Amino acid sequence: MLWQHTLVHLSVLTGAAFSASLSHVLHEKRDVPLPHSRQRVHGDAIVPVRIGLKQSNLHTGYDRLMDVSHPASENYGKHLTKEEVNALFAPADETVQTVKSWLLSSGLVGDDEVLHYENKGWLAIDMPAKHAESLLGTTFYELESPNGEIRIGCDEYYLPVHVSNHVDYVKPGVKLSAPLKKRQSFEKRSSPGPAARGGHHVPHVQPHSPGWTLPPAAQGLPPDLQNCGVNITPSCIKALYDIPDAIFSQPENAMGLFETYDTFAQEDISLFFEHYATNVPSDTKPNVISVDGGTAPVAPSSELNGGESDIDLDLSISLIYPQSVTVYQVDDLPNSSGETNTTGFLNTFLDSIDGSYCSYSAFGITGDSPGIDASYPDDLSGGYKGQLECGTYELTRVVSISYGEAETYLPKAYVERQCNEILKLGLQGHTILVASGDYGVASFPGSNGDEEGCLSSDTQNGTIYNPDYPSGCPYITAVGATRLYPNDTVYDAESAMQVNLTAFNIATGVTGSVGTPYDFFATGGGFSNYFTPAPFQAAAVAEYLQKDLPFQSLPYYEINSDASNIGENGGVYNRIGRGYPDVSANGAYLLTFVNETAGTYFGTSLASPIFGSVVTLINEERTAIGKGPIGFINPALYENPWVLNDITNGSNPNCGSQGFQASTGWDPVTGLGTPNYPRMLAYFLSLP
Ligand SMILES: *C1O[C@H](CO)[C@@H](O)[C@H](O)[C@H]1NC(C)=O
Ligand SMILES: *[C@@H]1O[C@H](CO)[C@@H](O)[C@H](O)[C@H]1NC(C)=O
Ligand SMILES: *[C@@H]1O[C@H](CO)[C@@H](O)[C@H](O)[C@H]1NC(C)=O
Ligand SMILES: *[C@@H]1O[C@H](CO)[C@@H](O)[C@H](O)[C@H]1NC(C)=O
Ligand SMILES: *[C@@H]1O[C@H](CO)[C@@H](O)[C@H](O)[C@H]1NC(C)=O
Ligand SMILES: *[C@@H]1O[C@H](CO)[C@@H](O)[C@H](O)[C@H]1NC(C)=O
Ligand SMILES: CC(=O)N[C@H]1CO[C@H](CO)[C@@H](O)[C@@H]1O
Repeated sequence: MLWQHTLVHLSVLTGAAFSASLSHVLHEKRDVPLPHSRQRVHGDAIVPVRIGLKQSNLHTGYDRLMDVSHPASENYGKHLTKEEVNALFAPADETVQTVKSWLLSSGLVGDDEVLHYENKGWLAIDMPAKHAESLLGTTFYELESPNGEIRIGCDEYYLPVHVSNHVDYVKPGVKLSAPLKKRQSFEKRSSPGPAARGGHHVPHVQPHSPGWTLPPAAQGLPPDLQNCGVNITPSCIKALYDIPDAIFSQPENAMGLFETYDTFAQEDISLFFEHYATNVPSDTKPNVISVDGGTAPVAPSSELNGGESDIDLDLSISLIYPQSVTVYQVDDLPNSSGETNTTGFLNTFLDSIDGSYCSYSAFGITGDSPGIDASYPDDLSGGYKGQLECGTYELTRVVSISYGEAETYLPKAYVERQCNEILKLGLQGHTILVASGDYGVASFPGSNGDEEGCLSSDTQNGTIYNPDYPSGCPYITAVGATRLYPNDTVYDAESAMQVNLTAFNIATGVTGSVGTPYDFFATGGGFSNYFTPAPFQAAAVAEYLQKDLPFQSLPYYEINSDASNIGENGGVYNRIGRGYPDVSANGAYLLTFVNETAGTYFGTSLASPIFGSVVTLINEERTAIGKGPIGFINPALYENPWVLNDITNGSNPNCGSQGFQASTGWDPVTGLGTPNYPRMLAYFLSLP
């Protein structure tokens, strides 16, 4: 499509003037138009435009990642420095010049307003929406979904032909300016707090279902392991996975937690340590790194204390203490600048660690806090000889992320680029883990305009599975959740996590129902619509798809290159997609304190920090014998699934059908399984 077609249309809308002397091409179009009511962004609102420049050598990224992460590679563990990674993939000078010239020649942007990120991958301009619309031949809308999430975006945009070749995509505003403040719209992975909401009624008691009796097999167990089927504690988790008491405190192995909006309260985590992790001094604190103005902790009664951060800290600190934990608290608090009314939760974080936020003090948008920028030795070997990285934070070796959203909310090009950033972190030896979601094969209730969070097509209403992002990125380790049933002990096999929260509340005498569809919690899993299985996963996925299991009766589709045929032929899942999760860990019956009130929590939010703690403990043991971190673990795990406990029972239904079934080997419910710590340790210690 040519620019001129749109020009007429846009002139009417914006009254802006274009230079139409060059023909423009459609650069990107949203695959699935967002169906919600939309509202035009105010012309004077500042839209942060981020232009992702085409990088060099990206086609070599996968092989390079395997070179340092595949156990059969002779370069296993020889990770690259950040400088080497930046130099390797930096866009060509011609790319930078072409795009910059186009911006300046528009007359809408001054030279000093174009920021070039330190990693060379981005140009950034914060400009009024009307100017951005004029430049890109588009219209920006705010989109509000039924559950109140606000998105800003456009359906399509245009670039001049000669510029288009140099641009991956343009990020048209993941932040809203002050006049456009709306309620925060990220989605978090904690239980919506069924028992927490009604938790005032169960203070400080061990919850158990009425009629729950000590399972016969639990009678000979130590008291702290007797009721793990109804109350998971750090002792239970250590027993389940054979995790020893932690002993190391090595600065290079501090474990990272990504948090946004939700903020921990020291009083809550102290209560947890006092009750369930007495080896941890109750005043133990995480390090807090403020990214774009995020601050922590908050008072227990703050509305920001929704439980997510508390839980992440409870689990990681109690499993790895005396090792320290670092919280990356991303984005401003609600009333400080308006920046929390955003989406694109992972971007600000990735930007902050990959060197993007250079000179980010212009345009009234918050810059990086002085004093916490990473400083680097200047004697590093490798290609990049640029100035000190500015506006970047040192990233911990392991990062656990308990947040996510529907993959289809984000355009394919955007997601691919972000996934490549995650690949680059793997090249540097980081392990990035993400909770795989809590609504089975659906996304969050309300996502994509569907009550259950499922997808629709012309012929199907809310029955198509809705895969999660960033779990769909093949370079991340997606962690599903498992559970014990009340009569189980820690020596029984776990099942996929599935729970009816309303039924649980009724059974435990907690008042207040968790309305449908929020009452149904099941570990998230399925197949991405944007990514195919990486070679190291392909055999595992192919084997699952051959199994004689109930899911075989589900109709499916095979996604096309622009992901525009979701639901084709009545299919409900993409049979040629990347399968997730990769692994799993317990995510049920955690009794903890939020707002100083006892409540029971469920979800993959619990599983990701547990798995991250295991990786941290393994890195520590390797550090102690002079070896480096294990980095991107998926290739090694798919090659050696025996280091995990295979979970074979349970499923992840939703969207009106049965979902997928767990089975022997990898499955899109519990992945390869839960940690078998002694086996994982022995195996990873044996690698170079
Ligand atoms: C919000 O603003 C109020 C008053 O300006 C201030 O007292 C409060 O600390 C702020 N809250 C946050 C979370 O920044
Ligand atoms: C925290 O608990 C106090 C006391 O019960 C209550 O007044 C307050 O509303 C609670 N805060 C939140 C955010 O629920
Ligand atoms: C889809 O199903 C929902 C819930 O049952 C209903 O409210 C809606 O009207 C249906 N939409 C269409 C297009 O049939
Ligand atoms: C647990 O086992 C006992 C017998 O050992 C049985 O009576 C009870 O129904 C079981 N409970 C559940 C929830 O399965
Ligand atoms: C959960 O349990 C409640 C109470 O028993 C029931 O009304 C509701 O239908 C159940 N929800 C699901 C999704 O099964
Ligand atoms: C297997 O999972 C189902 C729920 O899908 C559960 O009812 C059953 O108790 C589990 N069986 C075992 C042996 O854990
Ligand atoms: C979390 C947050 O920032 N919420 C604000 C978003 O903007 C609306 C409208 O200005 C405010 O009312 C919210 O408090």
